[in-house]
Amino acid sequence: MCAVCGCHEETPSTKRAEANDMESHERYGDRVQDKSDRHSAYPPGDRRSASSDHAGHSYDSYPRSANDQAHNRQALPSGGIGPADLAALRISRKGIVEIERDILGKNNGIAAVNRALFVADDLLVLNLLSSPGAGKTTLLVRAVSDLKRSRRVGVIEGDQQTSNDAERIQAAGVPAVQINTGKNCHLDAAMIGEAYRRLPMISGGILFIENVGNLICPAAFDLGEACKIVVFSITEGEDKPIKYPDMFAASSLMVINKIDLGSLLEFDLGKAIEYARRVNPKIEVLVVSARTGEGFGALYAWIDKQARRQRRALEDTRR
Ligand SMILES: Nc1nc2c(ncn2[C@@H]2O[C@H](COP(=O)(O)OP(=O)(O)O)[C@@H](O)[C@H]2O)c(=O)[nH]1
Ligand SMILES: [Mg+2]
Repeated sequence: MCAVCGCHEETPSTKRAEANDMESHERYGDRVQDKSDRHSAYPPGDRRSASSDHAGHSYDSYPRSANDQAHNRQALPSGGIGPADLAALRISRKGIVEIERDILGKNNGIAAVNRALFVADDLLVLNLLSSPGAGKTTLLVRAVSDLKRSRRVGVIEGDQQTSNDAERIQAAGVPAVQINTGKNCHLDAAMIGEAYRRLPMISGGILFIENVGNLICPAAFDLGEACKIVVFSITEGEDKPIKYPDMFAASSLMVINKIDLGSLLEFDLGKAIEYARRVNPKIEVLVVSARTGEGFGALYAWIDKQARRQRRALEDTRR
């Protein structure tokens, strides 16, 4: 994960698409409620902003391993790597593994707080993941345009740069908060906690999270969502589930998108599903076109099923 790929190098920023921000809240007539009181469950000392969390997720927090690695490189003898070098490298590797565990452990703690908050708000939270360009935003624009007729919906958008996607969602008449992650290649739980606080109240509804387009790192980060959904378009080739298994293993649903292009491409749908189920036998599969709307009825039925399941689980815990 990211201690290896280096995506934690720069502090991310959480910001709304400024242009439409106030306008979007006014349009909804929603009070921008400061939910900070409900975030008091965070451990003391944690400011719960994306940037503060990422103070612990930047290269500054890796001095030992980074220095060790630099030191090891300098210490390498010109004749090759000796046993002492290998021992030192093993220690560095162990340090990195511990740091990775620490980052994910910290993230998981915040994700648990987010999850409790979402359940208390009777909110179904769905985390959409894919490679860039698979069609997440196109799918969301269509879905929120339809779903907003019957329930409250909101979107948190994650991209390295720009507010383009949040603006596309807002243009559909739905509130959206944009997170720009800078050099980071994934969203984490602290960013979501902060962004959720900035959304108008959508309790009883659905919160969609569009993660940064990347089939690797976002799989490792629990955001407090009810489910991860991997959007996989047929232009990507059917072998992606076995090339990037973590993403498909972590997802409850695989949405195969761009099926309208089926006649133009040699895409083996059966093989793609077989590969995904090889990685995750329980993964559910839906085939859609975000362009034409094909398959969206089944997608909404799946979303309703998740909402009912979450509500039932909550009622069971209250009994
Ligand atoms: N033909 C076709 N194009 C699509 C479909 N969904 C998305 N696209 C196109 O794919 C490109 C990337 O879509 P976008 O939603 O921005 O992908 P994202 O990066 O995953 O959010 C855009 O040009 C979309 O118009 C689809 O179902 N069919
Ligand atoms: Mg997008």
